[in-house]
Amino acid sequence: MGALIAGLVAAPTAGAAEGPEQITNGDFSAGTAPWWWTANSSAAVVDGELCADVPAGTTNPWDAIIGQDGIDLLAGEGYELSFTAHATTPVTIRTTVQMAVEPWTAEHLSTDRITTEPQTFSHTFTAKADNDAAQLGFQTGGHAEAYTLCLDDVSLTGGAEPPVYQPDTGSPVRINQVGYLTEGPKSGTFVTEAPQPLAWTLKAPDGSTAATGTTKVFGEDPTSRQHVHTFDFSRITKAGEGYTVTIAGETSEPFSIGDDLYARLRSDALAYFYHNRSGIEIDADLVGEEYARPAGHLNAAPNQGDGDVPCQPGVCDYTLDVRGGWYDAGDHGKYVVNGGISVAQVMATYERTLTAENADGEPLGDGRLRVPERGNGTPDILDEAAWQLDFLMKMQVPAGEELAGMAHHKVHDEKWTGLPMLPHQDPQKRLLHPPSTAATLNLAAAGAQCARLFRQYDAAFADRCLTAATTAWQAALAHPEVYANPNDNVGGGAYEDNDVTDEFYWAAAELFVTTGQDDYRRHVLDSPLHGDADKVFPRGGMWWGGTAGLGALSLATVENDLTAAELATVRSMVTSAADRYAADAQAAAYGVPYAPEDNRYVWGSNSGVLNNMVVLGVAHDLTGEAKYRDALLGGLDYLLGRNPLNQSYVTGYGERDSHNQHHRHWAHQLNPSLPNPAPGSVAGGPNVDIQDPVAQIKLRGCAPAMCYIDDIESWATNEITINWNAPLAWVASYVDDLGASGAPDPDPAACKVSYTSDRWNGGFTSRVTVVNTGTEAISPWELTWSFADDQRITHHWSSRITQTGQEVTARPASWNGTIPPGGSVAFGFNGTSGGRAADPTAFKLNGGTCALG
Ligand code: 9MR
Repeated sequence: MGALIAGLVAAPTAGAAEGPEQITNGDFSAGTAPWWWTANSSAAVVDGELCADVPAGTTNPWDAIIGQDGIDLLAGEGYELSFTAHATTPVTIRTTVQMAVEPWTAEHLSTDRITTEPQTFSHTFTAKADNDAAQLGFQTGGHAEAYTLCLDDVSLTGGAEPPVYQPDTGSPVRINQVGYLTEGPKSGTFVTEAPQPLAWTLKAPDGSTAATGTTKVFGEDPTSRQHVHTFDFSRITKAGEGYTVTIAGETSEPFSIGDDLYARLRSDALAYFYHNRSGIEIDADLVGEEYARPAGHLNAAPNQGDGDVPCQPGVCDYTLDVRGGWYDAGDHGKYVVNGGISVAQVMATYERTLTAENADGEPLGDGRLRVPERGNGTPDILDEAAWQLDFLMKMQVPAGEELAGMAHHKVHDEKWTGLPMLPHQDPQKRLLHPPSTAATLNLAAAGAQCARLFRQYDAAFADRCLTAATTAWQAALAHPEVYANPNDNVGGGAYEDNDVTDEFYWAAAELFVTTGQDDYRRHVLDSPLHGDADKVFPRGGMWWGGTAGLGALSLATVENDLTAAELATVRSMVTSAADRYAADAQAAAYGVPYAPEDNRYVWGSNSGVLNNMVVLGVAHDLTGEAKYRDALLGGLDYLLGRNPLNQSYVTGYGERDSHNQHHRHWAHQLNPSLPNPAPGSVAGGPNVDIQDPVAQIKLRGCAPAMCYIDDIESWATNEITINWNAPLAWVASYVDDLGASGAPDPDPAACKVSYTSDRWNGGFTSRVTVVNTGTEAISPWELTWSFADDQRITHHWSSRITQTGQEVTARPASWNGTIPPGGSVAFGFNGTSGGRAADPTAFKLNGGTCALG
């Protein structure tokens, strides 16, 4: 039945009805924010309305209130207030638009008789005073009996358009605020209306001019709607901290040039997973006091716990022990769809170190990461993955039940909880949601990858993974179209996915790589996705709902039984997608390898950037082509500050980092005694759909790459999740491996350097021998190093030596230009030094690292 119209409409006020809307989220379609209510009334969105349980026995109307703040009123302007309401018993409430602070002067006050039938109320008033922070309040107290009041379609029109939010974007000179690899590409973007190229100056850490050049006029950037220039200083390869770029009197944030800028990011990005483990105490010895916390969702009150979780009514009649795993994001949900892709990418970070020539497994190994299992003989990164894999397997429907072998889509709270809330404080009931084909295939794929990676460390676990995976695969074949309900989004996200062709491809690929069995291979080859690079690697990136690319990357990199021709098909999907991402990066004002159709930066756009970087990294591993590496590094620059907001999206990295991401217990912004997100947490990033009320208030009309705000309540632009941090870990690992050279090193064993010195007061003599330990002649050769101290070479023999600052290059004399396999060249020099003249320990021969020994 439709709502009745009630309330008196006063004499019409000019323009009121047509004026701009001043209420945010008045239809509650975006949840409850920014609405608030007094602590004695709990409120939630029920069937699209906001319903509050008002307690019995309060004295004054204002003893219980539902309200919204921050309303902009202009003196002399007419306003129309309207809303629909009903209650479980007829009650009279007071509706006010007033000052939000003493003396609470009201611009509008009405008493509204609410009945059990929905009625629409409408009031007009003219504001007497300017107030840019007025309050709309429904004062519901003063009643002997308890009742429930439901509100909908709350609207206040009139006045002026709400002010346009102007983000503080700092300097218009945009660079990677962490820094650039010594030998890698180095470019930035300058926001300016200037139609002509401008001079740029790179200032060295000591303030001296390190380089100059001119910008290139790019023109209008569609992602920011700004006119911009770009600039490039790739040729500068002198390491240092505190460089800046100045253009037209504007100076960038400081940044480094160096070899070892991303080791900490690799470890921090992975620590994210330990921090967000469910069912285990987070240990201060591993993460520091600030981040330590009790275990969440074990069966200790007020938690109802994950030890014995029933299904939603009517879904099943068993309970499951689903303790463990990782919390998905800012919420305490644990989802198999999304949990699967996340653990797969953590495993892929490790697996790359087994397959890519220049990847180093050591920093991911036993005793290297923040996990409590360190020292158990298994690489730490696999220990972290095991925590989640164990949970995924617990979500499988037990044998003997109707959908045996399928995986429950998710487990989470019955209702949404508020922020802040530590996991062990969550009082909500936990429920299992129906199994889905997508979840089942996530389990099949991740389980298959688990089986091959854990084999050598824990054969029993590998067996358990493989059994879970093959059982899941069979169950998915038997139930290929069981989809999650898109409206099942109370207390947790829906993660609905009505196309599982990609999950079938991914799972078949992983099972084939692990087992070599022909039926999996047939599924891969018969899939409509096989060979379709555009579908397997969409322009906007792989994501939790589009996982085929994960399977393709495994097939392309991990040894398997595809024929050479079949493998070529897979690899060409990877390289043609990477070509497209590289071209997108080339064409982008901010160098980012992400160009979704119509510039639709979506929810979690930063993970689209990261996943395209993963594909570029694999293409680079496969081919060695620098353009892929450069485009990947362009993505890193974008994420760390070279972007329209001058924002580093990774907590703890860069001068202007995101640190108020939406998270229930890293909620410093709401409660100063809680920490900010741990370093290495990547924000979801710009999202043109701005589904949350904070974004809707502040970001109205935003340009695509600027639809972001570092506010804890902006869950649509500023959440953090396992599936976004997983590709960050992959990328950080790749970039750290890339290290000094900015390019893969030639075989590091192909040469050795010995370096000895005799020192005396004020001077030294050094002798250098370079041995070719490889099987091919090196000709010509060029050895470079840098002095740590103030050495100056004054005289040299048996090679031509040049020195610029601390950088030294030695080239052959006329007779020793070739070093045969097993042969060597020796040369020496004298120099002066006022200090300790420490011998250099790092050398490069023809650009590749040469071991000292
Ligand atoms: O990452 C998800 C994004 O692709 C969806 O558009 C969005 C709305 O359904 O949900 C995102 O996932 C959220 C999930 O539903 C609940 N936990 C937090 C996730 C990240 O915001």
